[in-house]
Amino acid sequence: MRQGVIRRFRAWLPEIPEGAVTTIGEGDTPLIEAPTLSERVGARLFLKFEGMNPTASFKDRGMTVAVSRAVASGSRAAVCASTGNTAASAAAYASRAGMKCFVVVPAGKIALGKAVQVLAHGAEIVQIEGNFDAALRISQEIAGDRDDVTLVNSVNPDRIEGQKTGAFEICEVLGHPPDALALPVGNAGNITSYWKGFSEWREAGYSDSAPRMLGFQAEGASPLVAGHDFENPETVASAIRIGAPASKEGALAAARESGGAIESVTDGEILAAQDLLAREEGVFCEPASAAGLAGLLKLVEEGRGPEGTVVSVLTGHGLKDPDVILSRVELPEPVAATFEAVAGRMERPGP
Ligand code: AN7
Repeated sequence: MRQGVIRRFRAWLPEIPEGAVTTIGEGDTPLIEAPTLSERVGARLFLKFEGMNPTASFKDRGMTVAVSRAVASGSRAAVCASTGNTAASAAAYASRAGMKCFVVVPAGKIALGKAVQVLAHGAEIVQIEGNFDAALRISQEIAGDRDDVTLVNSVNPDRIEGQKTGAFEICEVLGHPPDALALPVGNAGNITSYWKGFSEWREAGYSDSAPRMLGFQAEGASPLVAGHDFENPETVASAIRIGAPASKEGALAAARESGGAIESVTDGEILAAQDLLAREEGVFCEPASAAGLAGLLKLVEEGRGPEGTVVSVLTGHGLKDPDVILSRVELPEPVAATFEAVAGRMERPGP
């Protein structure tokens, strides 16, 4: 049985009374070896497929802790800003806890699957005529204004605590920390969490090394690379369309202390990496999640690729964002229900 990250890693997490634990069996996601892409990257590459969490993204690791602690504190509602995945996760965990949930999102800018999840769980969705950064400001004000409403964005430290468990799982499965970890960076909570996890693992004496942290932003939303906030961030990877990352300091510290880096990749590189993962390894992730591999391939091309064991965190499932695939590949027209028609279609050269 999946016990969830709180029961599995309790000693590493803030105190949560047993009666408040709100879990849907998150964590324990597969670490998948990627032999074909390993050749391209020139290192032993593993994919940490966070799309296998209950709401199909890594957000569930932090949400179980944030919502459980909100329950313990007597909170009656959760609020969050979101590019989609935080909203889907908050909606699910709030439902589980019997709590109300409000999500504030940029109008028309969250992927279809994520919007559908929020609606399915019955959360209140407020679309604003503004971007994620505005939504986060407003959500923080609302939580500050109302005692019984908890903010469940990653500025809530409970989210960071829960998400660090991904690092523990990687160390346990490999038997040691990887040499490098590649992941997308949006609001910068996850890179902060992973670095906290690997650092605590080393401090506890389970290893004497920690991976280089390689974070990748989409070029049109790359404030940490440019050194200034982006007022109008733009990228096909809607999950990381963020211009003023809340955990900026944590991300920069992770890169600096680990000997890593935060760099950017283009939308074209992101979509190409998403295709490679799906077509060469059979792993379908959403565009933002492919930014890690896109970044690794870019480093390799420039002769700066990491060596040894490398883990790329695939933060969300590809089914979250069907439109991005349908805009590139169409379903073919139907043919007659005959052997000849079907065989004829199969003999055609591929695209
Ligand atoms: C698939 O849901 O910010 O750097 O509001 O959904 O920790 O922000 C999502 C972010 C990477 C970036 N991959 O992580 C939200 C939200 C996926 C994501 C990120 C997100 P952070």
